[in-house]
Amino acid sequence: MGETSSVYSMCGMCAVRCPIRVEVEDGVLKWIEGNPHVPGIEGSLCAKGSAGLAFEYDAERPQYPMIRTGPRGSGQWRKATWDEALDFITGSLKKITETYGSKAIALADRGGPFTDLTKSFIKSLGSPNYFDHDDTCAKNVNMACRSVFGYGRGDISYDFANTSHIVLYGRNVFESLQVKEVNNILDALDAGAKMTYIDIRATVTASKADKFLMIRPGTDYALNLALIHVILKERLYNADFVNKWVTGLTELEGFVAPYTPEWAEKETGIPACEIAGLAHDVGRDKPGVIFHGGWMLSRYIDSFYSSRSIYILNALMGNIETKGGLIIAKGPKDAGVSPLHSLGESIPEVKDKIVDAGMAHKSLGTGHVVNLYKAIKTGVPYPVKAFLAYRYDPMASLPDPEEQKKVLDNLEMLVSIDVNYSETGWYSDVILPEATYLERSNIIATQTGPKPGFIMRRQAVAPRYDSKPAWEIFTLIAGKMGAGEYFPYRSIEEIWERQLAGTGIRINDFDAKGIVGLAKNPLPMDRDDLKFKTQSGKIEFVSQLPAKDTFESFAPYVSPKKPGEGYFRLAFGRTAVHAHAQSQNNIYLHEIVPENEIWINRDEADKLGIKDGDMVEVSSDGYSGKIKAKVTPYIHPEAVFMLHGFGSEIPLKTRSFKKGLRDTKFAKGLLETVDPVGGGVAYLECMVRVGRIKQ
Ligand SMILES: Nc1nc2c(c(=O)[nH]1)N[C@H]1C(S)=C(S)[C@@H](COP(=O)(O)OP(=O)(O)OC[C@H]3O[C@@H](n4cnc5c(=O)[nH]c(N)nc54)[C@H](O)[C@@H]3O)O[C@H]1N2
Ligand SMILES: Nc1nc2c(c(=O)[nH]1)N[C@H]1C(S)=C(S)[C@@H](COP(=O)(O)OP(=O)(O)OC[C@H]3O[C@@H](n4cnc5c(=O)[nH]c(N)nc54)[C@H](O)[C@@H]3O)O[C@H]1N2
Ligand code: SF4
Ligand SMILES: [Mo]
Repeated sequence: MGETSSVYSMCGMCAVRCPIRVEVEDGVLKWIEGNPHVPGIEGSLCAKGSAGLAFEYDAERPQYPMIRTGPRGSGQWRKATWDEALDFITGSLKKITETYGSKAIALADRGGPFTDLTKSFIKSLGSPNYFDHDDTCAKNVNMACRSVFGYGRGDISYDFANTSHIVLYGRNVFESLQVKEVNNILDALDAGAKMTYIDIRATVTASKADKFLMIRPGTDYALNLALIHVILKERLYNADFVNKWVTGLTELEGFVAPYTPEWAEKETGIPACEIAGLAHDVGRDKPGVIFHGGWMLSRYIDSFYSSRSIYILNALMGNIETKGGLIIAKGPKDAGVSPLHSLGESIPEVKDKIVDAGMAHKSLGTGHVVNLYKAIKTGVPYPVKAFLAYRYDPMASLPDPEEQKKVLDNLEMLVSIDVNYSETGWYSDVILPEATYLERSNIIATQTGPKPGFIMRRQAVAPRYDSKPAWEIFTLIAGKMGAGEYFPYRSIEEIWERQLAGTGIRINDFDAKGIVGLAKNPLPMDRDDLKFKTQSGKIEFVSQLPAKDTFESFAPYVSPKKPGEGYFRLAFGRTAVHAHAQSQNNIYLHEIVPENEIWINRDEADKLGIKDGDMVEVSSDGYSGKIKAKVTPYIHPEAVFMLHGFGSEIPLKTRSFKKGLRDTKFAKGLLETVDPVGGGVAYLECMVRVGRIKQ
């Protein structure tokens, strides 16, 4: 037998980053499982996580730096050495800096717990232009949560283990999954918790719910206004908690007065008695009730307000820092431990303002990638000429890739740093291959939550190709740009030492479990001394922000557009076996779900003469494609649905190339269509025509 080792690390097959244990024999990966030491994980992994083995040993990924030789997107490349590729990039960045200043360089990434590296890197170049992907994900939810509690959505966790009732709005927990959350929810259901699931279609989660309510697309705000109406009118809320911690209850009461369950029935299609029934149930089950903030309400034009109404419902339950409710995340300081040092600490502050400083809603922050696109397109307020996309694929994740190409053509340098051939990579000037999550270590990350901790992703195997870890790529670029003094690192250990200085924790403390817990037990806040990060320190139903910064606290409901004859709202979502647009070419995952199909309501399909399994044509504003129809009664007649992430246009990904359709291609003209308050992209404001293909 050869030499076997066991490495604790973090999965990288999707952005959840579950803790894992990896077994390696003679340098070859043999086994990946969930980290057995982590409660809620205890060995479990999802299908994508297990398919990490296939990902690692797949040759259909970038193997060396590549420099474009033909026009953008032509697929003509030449192999380059790292030195050559980095000189090519930094040569251009220097020219751009001389002409436009360093602020003309932007970096966007997928966000998450390792962003101290990328934020510090862009700061070292003297640019304020760091962006993350959140406009396309949870931005409206995040803003809504902040508007009520002062905390972002990531600062709030859910105590599923002790809950009595979980209410989910298109939060498809059993398919769009996070392993720990799935296990905790299954345990809660076994222990007798109820689950109410609201979606425009019946998903796997619907099949496990006590009650599934099919809702008309885009009308969840109407449902919530009616729920709040009943809860206030019948005094079903937690009065002690609300009186103590909430500002603006009277105003809310006045606002929801017209929004009765009977009114909401007409909007949502959900019977008034069901709406009143849900209000009664949660009124009885409180405070251990969780209205999950989710994501799906985040993708309509009024998502800020519908998401806000979810957080208002939570507050009315009085479920904050209570068993079975919402728990405010605790960090190292709460456990009496110094936080990790930032790599950017000693880098001078950047004087220039982020490019969307004047475009974004002041109270709710800047850093909207959609605004970065606007600036690249117009040069206003100043030109942005270089875009580094690290672990980010906007051409697959933002609407309308054809429109995006026109915008990105204003750039002098577009770089993709990825482990796959991404759609953005395919259109860029240089592709830099990062070593995979199994081949590299990352900077240490902080885990906030009821029990804070530090977690490490640690290299398990040697890189198979000529790739490098992110920390090294950014260190090399900073060095070539003359910012080496701010990125002096020669090894990941040097970075870890720097991060851990003063925390009392050493690198080898991670050896035993991969995670260092900072508290033995959860660290609850005193319910009599809660702290909210709002202006008033309370839960703000009526915002107390200064008038110049504020937004309307209560927005009247506006009924969503009904699609015209033969048209449908295009909804999308995930399968448990794929992550966004990045896993469709994985040999195992491709075998399980090789392409997407379009769900269409049975009665609507009958009208159009479409039968289950027929190929149909889907079109929108000059773009059309063919896809197989799944005819079902389990989707609302106003919508059709397809899985996100298919229809790859990259021939080097031979398994997924041109399999299925790409949802983003139908989102014509939606690149600048955002929720006016939250700023999140309104993907669901997309209508498509579906028709039979005439034989
Ligand atoms: N139409 C439509 N659009 C959507 C969505 C949808 O459902 N429908 N979903 C939205 C949502 S919720 C999100 S979060 C976004 C997600 O879309 P993005 O924010 O673009 O993120 P991902 O697709 O997760 O990953 C981006 C890139 O990171 C690469 N990557 C993965 N692991 C690594 C790594 O270890 N290192 C490096 N360097 N790169 C890596 C992947 O190969 C991929 O190319 O898309 C959004 N856009
Ligand atoms: N397997 C897997 N898991 C993932 C990911 C992945 O790529 N793959 N991505 C992760 C990421 S980044 C995210 S953001 C989350 C997303 O997690 P979710 O938001 O839970 O997932 P989605 O599948 O995007 O969409 C959920 C549902 O919203 C429904 N929906 C559409 N319109 C409406 C509406 O108007 N009202 C209601 N109530 N429902 C509606 C859709 O029919 C769909 O079933 O998943 C995470 N988990
Ligand atoms: S949910 Fe699955 S793919 Fe995502 S990090 Fe966890 S195990 Fe990996
Ligand atoms: Mo997301």
